[in-house]
Amino acid sequence: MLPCLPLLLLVTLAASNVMKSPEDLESEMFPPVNPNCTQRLTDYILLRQEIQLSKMAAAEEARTQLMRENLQVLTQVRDTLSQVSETLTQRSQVNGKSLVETRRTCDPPFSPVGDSCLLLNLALKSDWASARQFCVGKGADLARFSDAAGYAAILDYINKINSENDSIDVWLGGTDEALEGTWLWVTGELMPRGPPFWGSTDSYKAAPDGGTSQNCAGLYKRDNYYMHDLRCNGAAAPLCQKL
Ligand SMILES: [Ca+2]
Repeated sequence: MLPCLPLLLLVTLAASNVMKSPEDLESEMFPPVNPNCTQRLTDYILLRQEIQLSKMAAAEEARTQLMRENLQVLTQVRDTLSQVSETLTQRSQVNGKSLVETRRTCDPPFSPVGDSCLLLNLALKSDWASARQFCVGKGADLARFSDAAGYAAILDYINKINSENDSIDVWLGGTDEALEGTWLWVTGELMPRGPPFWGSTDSYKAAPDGGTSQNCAGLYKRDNYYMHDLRCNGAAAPLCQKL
């Protein structure tokens, strides 16, 4: 039975049979291929091709899965960037608005603060009604705010004006005089409630907690200028505001 001869062996046989007839050389150099060997080679090649195709399919599936994962990550990045862009745009618009309105002209002694003009008169300590009257006489009213940003701007202004850190409370334009527990700005709008606006007492009871004896809103110096309900006939400085 003839083996599947390697090429080197065929070359060696050819070199050693130079003097033989062409027919003999052909017979020796190109021996008939064993049918079994041919079948085994074919099976082997087909098996290798099948394995190779299987490996290629697995690699393709892995690549596809990786691309799906990459697509998910890129989608998340895109969504995040979109949100960041939207937030930055909103901030830019807010800042632009604040900038424009901060440039508004405020007649002295009022100062531009946020979206309004403010005047804190530390020299005047009065009850709430007199403080409001003082502000109205200036073409303004006691100060109010609608959100944390407005509250923060007011606190910043007060701390600048009260650089000497005098222990003086500040009147705001809010009261529950008309209906106990219902706190309204002088404009008739509901005041914000809870943190970060209202403070707490020494016993950690949340303001407002003074009942009918405390019906006027002020910024309480002893509690770092958090809002408290105070006695309306107490003494505090008016914080006037022009919108
Ligand atoms: Ca009250």
